[in-house]
Amino acid sequence: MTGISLIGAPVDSGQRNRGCLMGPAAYRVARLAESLHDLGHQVRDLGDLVLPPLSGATCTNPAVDQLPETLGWTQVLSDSVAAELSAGQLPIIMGGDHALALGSVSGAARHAAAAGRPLFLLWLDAHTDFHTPLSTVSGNLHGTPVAYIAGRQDFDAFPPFPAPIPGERICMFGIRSVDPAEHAALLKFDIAINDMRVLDEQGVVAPLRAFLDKVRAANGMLHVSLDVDFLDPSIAPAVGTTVPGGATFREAHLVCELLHESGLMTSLDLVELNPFLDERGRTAKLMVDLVGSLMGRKVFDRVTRSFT
Ligand code: Z70
Ligand code: MN
Ligand code: MN
Ligand code: MN
Repeated sequence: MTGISLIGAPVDSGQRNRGCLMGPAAYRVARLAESLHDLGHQVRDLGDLVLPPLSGATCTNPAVDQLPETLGWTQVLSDSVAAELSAGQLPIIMGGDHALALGSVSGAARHAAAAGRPLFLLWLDAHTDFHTPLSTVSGNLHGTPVAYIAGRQDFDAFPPFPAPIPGERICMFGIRSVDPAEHAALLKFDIAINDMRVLDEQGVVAPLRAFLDKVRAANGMLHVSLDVDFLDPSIAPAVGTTVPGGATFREAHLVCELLHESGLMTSLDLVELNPFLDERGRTAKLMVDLVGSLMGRKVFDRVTRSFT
């Protein structure tokens, strides 16, 4: 039994396709809390976070969109996630677009630093989200969180990231869209980038095991950030930026089951669900299904499978 805190984060400031703000409502309609309760967990739904009064922050890159809104969300998310972790809860952030990870991971990093444990990051996404506010071409800040988390410069309007995560503690899966400026910057970091080519050749098990072994050996905390576009758009259409060739239903469930068996995940983002683009709720339902696998649902419980 795990104490789970559901945090609604109707963040819609990280990109220009409106609709991610309906994500928390869709997760509630798809019965996320009830499904976790049925798995034996103690679930608290904290309701939706509220955007604080906006600053007048600006950026020298004129493309950057909705900076004050994203700064506000970063602050409230960081505080909320740090508070839940300190209370011994497993926070699940119901987004909201991926800009929310600027705050959620910052809260997890604050908590991990105070607890004297290293924080690791598993990024399940089609995109590397490694732009800075100065390098982004689209100006969509949902393309920036990993750069902030890894301690890249040029986040002048943002609070300094509490304890930047070294590249060796960051692992990405599902990558199949990288902009040139991200690519150039990533070459200077030792991040494990498991793109679709790696998954096709090796499957998910070996690369995931290699990463989880490092987390375990370091007694680390592990934040998992699950972007809907990690999944193939044929099974998860409710996302603004569809990229073909994503993770299958079976690959995604396997990742979630292995994560559960590891017992290492300490916080989780569910991001980029845009219910306005969904087909009869199928993407929201699939995400709830995946969280079930992450939190212990098994097809057949009598067989003991050992992952490590
Ligand atoms: C592109 C950009 C992105 C998510 C799209 C895309 C970024 N690299 N991230 N969807 N989750 O606009 O910077
Ligand atoms: Mn993303
Ligand atoms: Mn993405
Ligand atoms: Mn997107």
